[in-house]
Amino acid sequence: MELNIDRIRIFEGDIVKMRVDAIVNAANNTLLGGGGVDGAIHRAAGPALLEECKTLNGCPTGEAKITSGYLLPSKYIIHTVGPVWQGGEKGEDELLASCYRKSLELARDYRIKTIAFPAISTGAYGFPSERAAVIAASQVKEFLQKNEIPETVYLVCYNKDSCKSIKKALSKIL
Ligand code: AR6
Repeated sequence: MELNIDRIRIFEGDIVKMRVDAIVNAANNTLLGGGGVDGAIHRAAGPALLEECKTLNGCPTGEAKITSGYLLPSKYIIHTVGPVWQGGEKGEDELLASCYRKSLELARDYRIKTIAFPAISTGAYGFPSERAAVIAASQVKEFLQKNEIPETVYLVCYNKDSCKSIKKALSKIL
């Protein structure tokens, strides 16, 4: 399938404010909340999110699980656990790619038309931002070429470095 480049977009700003069908959370293995984007999502969604997360029994690195969005504008939250950067020789690239693929598969299965991803693993988990952006952009492109749903994927950047990286990665692959 030919990829309409309109289907991959960059959004600069706070993911919890986005009016999309689902936002992705860069969570940890417990799925019980944390700092960074995870903390922001739990604060904005309200305490009922934690109650649902407690029933999920955590999530392995590279996998994804879905919950309701509660008080967020989005109907769903897809929680995925990125790898902690350990120098790049411990399968980090493949685990990060898997986060994007598994999240997109869940989105397709739930008929989610619009979804937004933060720059998974590039904050507390220390994954280099340019390398992560290339993986994000290429996984999204590959998935959208094979699937009609989701219709639109937003790659969200929250700091200058991350915006620069994602713009560069997208300009290379589109
Ligand atoms: N909207 C969009 N992006 C954001 C927001 C926001 N509100 N807040 C932060 N970012 P991080 P990780 C960006 O650390 O590296 C948590 O404690 C941020 O600038 O949130 O996967 C979890 O519980 C960065 O580019 O996630 C885990 O323990 C990106 O989101 C651990 O951190 C990811 O940064 C996960 O670490």
